[in-house]
Amino acid sequence: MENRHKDLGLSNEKLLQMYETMLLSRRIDERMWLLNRSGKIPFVISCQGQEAAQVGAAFALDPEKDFALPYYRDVGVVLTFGMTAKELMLSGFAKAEDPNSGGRQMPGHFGQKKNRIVTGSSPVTTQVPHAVGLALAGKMEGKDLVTFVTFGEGSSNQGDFHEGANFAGVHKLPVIFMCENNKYAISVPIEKQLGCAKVSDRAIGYGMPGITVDGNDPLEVYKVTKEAVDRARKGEGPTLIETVSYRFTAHSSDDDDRVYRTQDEVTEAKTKDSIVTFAEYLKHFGILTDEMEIAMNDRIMSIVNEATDYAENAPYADPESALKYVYGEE
Ligand SMILES: Cc1ncc(C[n+]2csc(CCOP(=O)(O)OP(=O)(O)O)c2C)c(N)n1
Ligand SMILES: [Mg+2]
Repeated sequence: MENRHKDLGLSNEKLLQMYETMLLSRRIDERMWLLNRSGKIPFVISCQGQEAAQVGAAFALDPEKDFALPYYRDVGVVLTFGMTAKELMLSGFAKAEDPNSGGRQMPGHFGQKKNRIVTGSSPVTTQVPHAVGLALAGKMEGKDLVTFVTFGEGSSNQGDFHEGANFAGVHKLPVIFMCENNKYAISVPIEKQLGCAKVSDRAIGYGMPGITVDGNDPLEVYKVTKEAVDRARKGEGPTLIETVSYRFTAHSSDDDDRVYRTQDEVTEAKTKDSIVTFAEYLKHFGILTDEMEIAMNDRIMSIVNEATDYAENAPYADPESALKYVYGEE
């Protein structure tokens, strides 16, 4: 096995933190499905299969300075930026204490001011022009900030992506556009989505570098994102990164993927599951041991259990507060 972390400047501790964040994302997501199927929470939209891309990229940013404009699957991004398992569960249960929206929005609509996670909207890709505008404001005010925006490959066909990418290219703004290509947009497979071979091919049209990487390899994603962050901080402008992985679950808890893809295809994709392959990698280099892995999983399961119990027992928002933040108040 080739050493891919040697030149990345990541300590063993950081590599383990990366893996732990990926595993926590997976375990939260798995719990959400159980809660959904037992009728306790209304909706799940999964990160499963995309944890390596999300965590690998987010680790290359500075959560003290930079802003994340995530999309609905980005559990790994928001956890890295400081959102907690408990907060994600509060959102799943739509409770008053949910920091994203006080239980008003569907899960996956992340937003948390203190952690520099910018709230998004349900129409896909609206976060892209927001990220570009925020980067422009940062540049005009002379601030050292990078905006990191993610979206699916289906969403890269929306006008918002093209307009935002062009503006960022013209004005050399510090934006990292990351397309999490999971090969489906609900039931539409990748070959029916794009006229070009790769999403990253679009970058040249907007005057920025475009890179496609293995989205199952957190180190490769970290590396290209770090380079993009360095370029952005030096005033050299935006980058488009495409991470290729696979959506392991149905589109959401309201979708039945058996009607448009084969189980064999899903099983085949799962042989590249980063939760398995990154653990193998860390073990190969003696960074993770079987004992450490068991302890890590136990620690994560107690976090997920506590978060579930807390959120399940937390109060709902007062019905009287439904119009708060909708109309101005005296
Ligand atoms: C503008 C807009 N059109 C359609 C939808 C419905 N919709 C929600 S998610 C989705 C698929 C997006 O696919 P992709 O961008 O590949 O992201 P993925 O879900 O695969 O991560 C669609 C069509 C929407 N939310 N907004
Ligand atoms: Mg997709």
